[in-house]
Amino acid sequence: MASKKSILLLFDVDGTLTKPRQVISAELLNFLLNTVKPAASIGLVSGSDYPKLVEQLNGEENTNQFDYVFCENGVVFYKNSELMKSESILSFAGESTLQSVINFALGYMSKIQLPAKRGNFVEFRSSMINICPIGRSCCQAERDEFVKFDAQNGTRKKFVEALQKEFSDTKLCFALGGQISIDVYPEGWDKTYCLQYVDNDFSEIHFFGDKTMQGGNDYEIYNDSRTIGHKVTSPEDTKRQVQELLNIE
Ligand code: M1P
Repeated sequence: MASKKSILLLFDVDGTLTKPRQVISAELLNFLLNTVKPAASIGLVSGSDYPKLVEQLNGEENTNQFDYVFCENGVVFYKNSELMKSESILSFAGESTLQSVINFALGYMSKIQLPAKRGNFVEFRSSMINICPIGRSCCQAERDEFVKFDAQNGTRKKFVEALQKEFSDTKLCFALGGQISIDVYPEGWDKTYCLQYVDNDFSEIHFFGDKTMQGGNDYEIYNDSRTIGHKVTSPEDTKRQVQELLNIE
């Protein structure tokens, strides 16, 4: 194995460092910052935007301690707490295409019956649009109920297929976000996007993520030749796998 500081560990957030959309435990945060960081560089790669990531890391003072913070799949990139780069889906795709996507999505969502519908169905971020059939303002119990419903009915899978069919002539990707949403972003703006910033600086780049199956938002980076992929099942499993990899307690 390479010398410890030439190793970079990149972590997905939801399902890998935290329960979906929840805050990281003090124990895991302490492990990452005080036990892992002296042994390897550490970075976050999330599909979420910066405000959500900060919330899940329990504040900016914690987030800033990671060597790299890649939001929105790395298309929005922070290093040592400084914003280095941010791309825009609007410049990439143009108003007309994005409006067509939003109009189609709102039309599609208006025709489906779910256990609950709340607010904030379309969230426009710098580099992606997040579409959420139940609405992002749902509470935790409603989220949990949707997760079960979606697993039984394939609601998001069918929605992704409809979007892919309708917009097959664009260079946009439609992928399952976390548990309740669909991420829309330009081709190539998946999590592998962040690797261009770290590729030449490390002899080993390890990626830890839970959504590594095809269609999941960790699939591309997990399978990329520049990373060593680790599939995890929970934050506890992530800790165990890191301990084993670095031979630390
Ligand atoms: O895990 C990353 C995803 O987190 C959220 O997903 P959801 O609310 O569906 O669980 C979203 O921010 C999504 O964009 C992101 O990919």
